[in-house]
Amino acid sequence: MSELGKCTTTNPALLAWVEEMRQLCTPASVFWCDGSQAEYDALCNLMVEAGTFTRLSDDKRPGSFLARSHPSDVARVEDRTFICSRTKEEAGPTNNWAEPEEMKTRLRAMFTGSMAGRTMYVIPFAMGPLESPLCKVGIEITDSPYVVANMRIMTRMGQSVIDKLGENGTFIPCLHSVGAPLNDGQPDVSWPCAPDPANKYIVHFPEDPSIWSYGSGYGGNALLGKKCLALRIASTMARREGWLAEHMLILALTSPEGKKHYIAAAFPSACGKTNLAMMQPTLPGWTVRCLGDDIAWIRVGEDGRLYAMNPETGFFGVAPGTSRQSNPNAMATIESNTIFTNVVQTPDGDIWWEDMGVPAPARGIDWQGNEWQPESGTKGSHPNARFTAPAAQCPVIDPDWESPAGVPLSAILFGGRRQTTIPLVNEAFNWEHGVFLGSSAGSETTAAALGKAGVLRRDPFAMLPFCGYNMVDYLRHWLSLPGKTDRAKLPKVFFVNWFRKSDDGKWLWPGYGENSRVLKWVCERVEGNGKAVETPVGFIPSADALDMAGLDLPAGNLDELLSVDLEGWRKEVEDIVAYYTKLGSDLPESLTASLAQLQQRLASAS
Ligand code: SAT
Ligand code: MN
Repeated sequence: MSELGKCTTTNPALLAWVEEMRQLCTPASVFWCDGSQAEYDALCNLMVEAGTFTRLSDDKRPGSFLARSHPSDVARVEDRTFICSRTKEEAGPTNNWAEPEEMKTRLRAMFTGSMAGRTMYVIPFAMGPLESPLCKVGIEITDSPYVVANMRIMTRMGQSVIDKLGENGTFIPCLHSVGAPLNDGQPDVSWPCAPDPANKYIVHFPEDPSIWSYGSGYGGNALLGKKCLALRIASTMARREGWLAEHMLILALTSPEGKKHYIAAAFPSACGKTNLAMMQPTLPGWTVRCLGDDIAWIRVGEDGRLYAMNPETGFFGVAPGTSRQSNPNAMATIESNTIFTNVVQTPDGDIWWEDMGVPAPARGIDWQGNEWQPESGTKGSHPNARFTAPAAQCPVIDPDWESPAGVPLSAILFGGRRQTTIPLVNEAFNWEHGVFLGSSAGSETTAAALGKAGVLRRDPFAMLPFCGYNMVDYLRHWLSLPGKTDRAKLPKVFFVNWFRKSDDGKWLWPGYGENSRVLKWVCERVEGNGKAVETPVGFIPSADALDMAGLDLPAGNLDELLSVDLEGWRKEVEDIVAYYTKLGSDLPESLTASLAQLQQRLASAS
């Protein structure tokens, strides 16, 4: 790779920081990434030689690779994630906080010599189109070639970013090490990391701003442009500068008459954002186009509407459950040039996962590298196994997905996984009620973070793990929007739940492409003509409001999906009261008022 690694800068701040980190981490060499295809190919070859990557068959999955992580390093580590603002108060009641200087002292000790025997890669990257007013430049220093390859798919990376930075441009320093220095002659392993969870640190310093990540090579822990920069750090910048950094997909829905609406939707990790973002509508004549599946940066445009932009360039999607049935466009996106992590390797040089919609191979190699057969009784792929694929490969990518200005939003959806109580769709009475719905969102936990799955937790705006400052101030920031623009121009707010189950444990709603029926109603409401009934919890579609043509739902399901379960809602309110109490006494008056009004409406509905 001698002719590679020659990306050059004259930016003195960047040169000085890289030199300082080289002295701290003492790598064997330094490699400046230019983001080229040749560089990507060379790094992939290097990882194949090292055993980190398995090249998939050129007939089956051209340009694609499989990686298997260490079993301790399979998901985000929320209890090892810190927001080190000046005061604990600024980090708020929902974040882990540590005093910034103390944390830096601890981190400096950990990073000392941490890259010994490894190459230190310097990754210039941008979140957002380079010409966008919101574009942010980061420099990730990492000792993981896996991170470099993933960052090239997920961000705009390399020489173009160095050029944008120029002589005096500023950047967000993002330091990452897998935390596994190599002694002289010590052989490497295929997935180096710091296996003890107590040695993993995902740390944000919003005042710098800077990011330090140690000990993990997986997903949001290590691809620092994503959750760390584009959500936690960006949310603090957004608050200061008057915009929003959100855990939201962006899609465009076009009616048979050609009317196009852009919709953003916030659901927690592994709750179907990727599936909704590129959905194949079952309603004839309707089309969905995808602009992003995970993050939206939103600002007030010159015309007073909210404009959303996807700062990423790839999808880091959950593999298990992705199939031709659940998400045909994702299946097409990942046909080539994709990195798969923690899925089954098949004997014919391809990959497989649970609920892929095709028969399991008679035998294969599971995510832990062991011989595996469907009869083994264990899962072949990890529940948080992922694909990393270029957004440009999505067959339904929207032509405006890289528009520097973003796209104007007609509606915002919140949602989560809820087996009971929460109706299929519920429209907020107004903006403040919408913020209340977002603030009180609950969802059953998933494998996207280490910890027990299936436990109901409050996850305001699906931002609980991603808000870089005090959650109460975050909610206040959302409430400030009507003061920044004409209220009538704000998107309408809805709460959706595809995950309701009957008492005997069956799904009440088929989901996936059938969700187009709900999106159609959302557009009708935006245009002022969808039919709805006013209920204690919000506007719910009247019995005949959803277009059910061609869908044979078991009798009674729709009634249950669109009814208000008063008993369930009273319990829900109790839980929200308890959560609000945890958030503290400083909660905006508007939210406590919305909660009290909901209580009253439920009481008088009995
Ligand atoms: O944070 S990740 O990018 O690993 C995935 C997620 O939790 O959304
Ligand atoms: Mn996410």
